Amino acid sequence: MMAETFSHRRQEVIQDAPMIAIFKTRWPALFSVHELSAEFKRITTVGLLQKFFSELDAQSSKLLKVFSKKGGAQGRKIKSLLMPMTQMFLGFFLIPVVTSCSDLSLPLDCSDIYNQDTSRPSGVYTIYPIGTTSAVQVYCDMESLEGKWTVFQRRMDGSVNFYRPWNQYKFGFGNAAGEYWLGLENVFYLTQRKKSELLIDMEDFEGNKSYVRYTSFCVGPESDGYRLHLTGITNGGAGDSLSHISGQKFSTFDKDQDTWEKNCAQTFIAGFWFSDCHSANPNGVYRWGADNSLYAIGVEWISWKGRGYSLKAISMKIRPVQ
Ligand SMILES: [Ca+2]
Repeated sequence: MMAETFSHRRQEVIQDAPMIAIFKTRWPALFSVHELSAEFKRITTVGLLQKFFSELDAQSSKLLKVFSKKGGAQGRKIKSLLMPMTQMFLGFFLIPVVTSCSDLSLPLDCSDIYNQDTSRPSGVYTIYPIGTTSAVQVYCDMESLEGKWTVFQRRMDGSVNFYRPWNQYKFGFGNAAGEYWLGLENVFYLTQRKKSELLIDMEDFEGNKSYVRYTSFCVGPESDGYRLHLTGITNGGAGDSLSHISGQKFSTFDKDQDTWEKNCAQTFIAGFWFSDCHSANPNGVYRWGADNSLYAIGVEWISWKGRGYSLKAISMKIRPVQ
């Protein structure tokens, strides 16, 4: 059978000369970079790619055997055709496969970025919390308490409006170089994949700074309201204004999941984990310091500055437990 196949193929090539026409008929996409790219997009699974490659390889080997015996100009022509084809495969098929493998080392968070190069300074980096297609910019704090912190919430100058609906808190908003919210979906994935601790640091308008640190922090799935789980505390001067809302779901003005009869997010103009309602309101209205004219709507952390003081800066950040 095999001999018949060789014979048939040789007959086919000889009868249908020029041989280039045979190759164009059998593998037309190989003769145009544009068509080849299109063909590669069409072949979306490694299984199909391997099958396609094996088929071409098998056919090429057979033809090479037939024509290498034949020698002469015809044989050299076939060889000169097959070599570029092999190179094209390396360029357009194998390299994308190799690249997709190297994607596995994309940084999940700022601790991965730090581990790739421990000399990297604090700043904006791209991380991939949910996989290769989830690139998102984030501010990495490489200094506080030995660094590696992935910042998921940051207030610093009042430039971004934090009174936003559920979907904005789910997917994130703002600017990683300034004020932003990374998004509950990202925080959920980050804290599910790595056991995490939480650091919250803050600053008032007089230049005083403080922080509080929680040894365990995680956020549940959206199906459970992005419920907060928080334990353990190290007081860096700010005091604990957050532990009492551990176990609560996240709330926005358009998705009230608090335990109050009214709507905490709407009343205190923020999106956050509320019970009935808060001792800390990091996503509240940026009010530039002390202001008692409206109750509890500012960027407050009452165990440090009391009610009616809206902080200059506050940021919430996580890193894997070391
Ligand atoms: Ca309510």
